[in-house]
Amino acid sequence: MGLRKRISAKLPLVAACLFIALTVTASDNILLSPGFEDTPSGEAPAFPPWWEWNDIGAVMTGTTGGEVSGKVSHSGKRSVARRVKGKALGCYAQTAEVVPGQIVDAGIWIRTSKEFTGAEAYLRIEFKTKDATIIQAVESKKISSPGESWKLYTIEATPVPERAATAVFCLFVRGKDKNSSGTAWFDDGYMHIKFKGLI
Ligand SMILES: [Ca+2]
Repeated sequence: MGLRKRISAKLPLVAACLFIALTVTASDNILLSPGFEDTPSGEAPAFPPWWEWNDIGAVMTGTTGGEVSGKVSHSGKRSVARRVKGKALGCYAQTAEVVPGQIVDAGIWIRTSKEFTGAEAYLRIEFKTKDATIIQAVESKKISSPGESWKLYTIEATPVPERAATAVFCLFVRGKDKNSSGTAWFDDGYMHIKFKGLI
């Protein structure tokens, strides 16, 4: 009898802790400046804390580049634009620390220009070891049509693989061949990292 009383007395406390954990994990967006409105210091526009790279090596013969756009946005005043011309790959990215056993949910709003041809834009999560070796990459659906209006592209409930130390949130635009061209805009990204059982 006494044991049952002690257990029942603890249940509300357990329930309260679980509720707090659920509330925190469900709402945390770990991306910094996810809408490209501000830098951490409040200045705008600027890429940091986003980093970018262009793949224009021997295989990739085209060009890619972009900027924070003050003319196009899903919300707020700005988005980030990525242009591609020819066979090339461009990316904006942010990196988060993870541990195996966690679950990753991510998404980003994307739209394309009227001349978006032979190209595709998408979200990609790369899981890497401590020495930056890619273990696994997961990609959202890809947008390849010209003149597409804003639409949310997601990667849902992806388990962090064994040996992973980081998850890289990447916004990709890829030109498939020499005739590819166009611009994609990204805005309002999110990445939630939760532990299993706390979804
Ligand atoms: Ca925005």
